[in-house]
Amino acid sequence: MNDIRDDVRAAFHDAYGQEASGVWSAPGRVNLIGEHTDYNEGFVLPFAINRRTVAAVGLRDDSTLRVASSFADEIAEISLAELTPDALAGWSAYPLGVAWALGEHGADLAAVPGVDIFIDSDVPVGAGLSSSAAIESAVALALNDVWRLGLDRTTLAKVGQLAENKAVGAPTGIMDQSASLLGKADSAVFLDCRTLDATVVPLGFDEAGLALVIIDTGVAHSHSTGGYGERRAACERGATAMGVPSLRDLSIDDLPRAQQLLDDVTFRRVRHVVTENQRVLDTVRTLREQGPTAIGELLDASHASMRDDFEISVPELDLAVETAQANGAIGARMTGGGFGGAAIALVPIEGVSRIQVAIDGAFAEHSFGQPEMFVVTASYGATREP
Ligand code: GAF
Repeated sequence: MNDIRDDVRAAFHDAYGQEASGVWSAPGRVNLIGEHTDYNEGFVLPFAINRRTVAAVGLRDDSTLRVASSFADEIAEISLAELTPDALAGWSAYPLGVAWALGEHGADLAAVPGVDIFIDSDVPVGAGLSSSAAIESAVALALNDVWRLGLDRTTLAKVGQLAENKAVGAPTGIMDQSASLLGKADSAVFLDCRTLDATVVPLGFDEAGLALVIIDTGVAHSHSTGGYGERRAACERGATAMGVPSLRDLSIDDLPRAQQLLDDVTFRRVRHVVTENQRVLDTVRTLREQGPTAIGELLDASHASMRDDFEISVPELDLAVETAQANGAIGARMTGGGFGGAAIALVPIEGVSRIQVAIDGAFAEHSFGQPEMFVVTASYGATREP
């Protein structure tokens, strides 16, 4: 089989005229539940998916970094000495931002050798499946190995997040890189974003006869602009007004006081985060005690909260969720940062095509662009490929 790992080795050779010294890969992720809770030091439950970014890397004998990819024509080049977030732009800010961020986490960039990197990926871009975190995690793991830095995976997740925050300019949390680096087959990563304690939670979809369908609406979104940062700022305002370090420190019992103290919009932003944290905890408990067929209502409630309180859904996402719910899904919700991207539906395996046909029909009826739909499975985290 001509696998993406063989393709990337060949492409590395074409671009740089020599063999790569190794190939590393990292998956995209889907978030099962726990949205906009990570930067509020709350709980998330994402899983790594069976779509990966692959990075072939070769050491150089100077201090130049070069990155090429299957999705851009040019080879970006910079010397290690010039590496700052301001010097980076475009797609190469993801891999080169990681090299810079490793320096912020202790790598001596004056002492390590330059590298050539070639990146390929089958993680859909713009679908809310963390194609960017997959690049960051693959490159972070690769450079950690070839530069012999010895950083652990939690630190590598922070490296990826720092690259995203400073080099790319998106004020995102730690969830996506953590899922990509810590994922395990058939399991979700239950992450406490305050302590960064991660627990593997078996999903059991297969055994329960369920499939997780991604419905990519094709509505473009970006976390570097607008809505994402505004929501984050509203959460910080809410926490300050409530006198707590972060919204993680509030529970459902605090909501009546929050409603008295905060304006309506800030209150609803706060209510989403507080109730979503509780839903993550409830989902983990339900998965363990009753299995995945029992988590549907929690998924549905999460979507309603994002639509009505956090206001980050769009009509296409609402239609995908409602149509899935009306056509036999156990539960459905938008996933990721919102304002576009994808919804997920947890569906009995034999009902997958019925739901796909129904969603296609509903989108056509509303004159929305045709969505992309596919099943994902929970896969392994970032690794050095054989
Ligand atoms: C995006 C961000 F990158 C994550 O950190 C997280 O905040 C998510 O949106 C919303 O839950 O994926």
